[in-house]
Amino acid sequence: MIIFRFMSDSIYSLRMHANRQGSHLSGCERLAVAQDLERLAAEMVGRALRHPRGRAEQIRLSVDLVPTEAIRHGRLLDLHTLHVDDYRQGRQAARQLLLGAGVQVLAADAAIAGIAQGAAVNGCSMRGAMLVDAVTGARLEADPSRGVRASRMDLTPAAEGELRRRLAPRGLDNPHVREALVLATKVLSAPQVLAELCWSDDPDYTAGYVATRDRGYVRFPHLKPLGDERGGRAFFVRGAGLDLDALSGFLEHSVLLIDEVGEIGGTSIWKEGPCAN
Ligand code: PML
Ligand code: MG
Repeated sequence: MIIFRFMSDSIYSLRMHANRQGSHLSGCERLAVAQDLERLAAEMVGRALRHPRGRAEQIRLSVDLVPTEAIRHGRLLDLHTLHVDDYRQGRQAARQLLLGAGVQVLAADAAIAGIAQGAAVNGCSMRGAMLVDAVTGARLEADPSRGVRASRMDLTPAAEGELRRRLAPRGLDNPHVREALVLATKVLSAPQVLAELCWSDDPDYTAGYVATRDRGYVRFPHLKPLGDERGGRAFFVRGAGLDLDALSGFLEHSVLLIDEVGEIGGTSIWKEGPCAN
């Protein structure tokens, strides 16, 4: 959490990336003032050493001062949960939401299958996300084993407190939800992105989500079977005329500090409906 002691406090981007057996294990992003960097860095190292998929063998920390004029402010996506009975139904529901956002069947199915197989070329987790052409389903990222990583985003202390207060009564105040909601908000702030699909690669966490501009962040408690280590992210983009370098640069380097919390809704039951495509 950033503690703004003085208006003149400089803000740093703090990023952690950990590997195990040559593959991605864990990553984490924060924006922080100098006084908080050591504590947050220690927390990140602890997280990589105590990861449910095993202990990190390599941990990289990066700290970069962020020019104040580079910081954009924004509002979190609204969140609600769609109850599904199991991961098969979850994937069907996620697919339906993607089609409703303008993603074509071919692209939605390719991304779901890609994440289910382990998104990286070696079948392991990817550090970043797949960039998927929403019409053709083609993978667009320059390095398909790394993907594109959304980075340099966080909540202000006030927004983080407010978010935690609103998530807690719904049993959702955990780092998976908070961090994924912040990440999806940054990803959907890129006009070229139509939707994001994600489910966790942690074996003990089966939930995932589809984020779109119209529906916000829609969670599904099950998008994979318990114990499965395969998970990841797909960002669906309008491929025609896309400036890939500009989009990757925006997702990885632009700085978003979220100072307003969206609606935190309850759970509704998913019902199969007509698809838009
Ligand atoms: C992750 O932590 O790896 C992604 C978690 C996505 C789902 C978070 C949720 O809304 O429960
Ligand atoms: Mg994970």
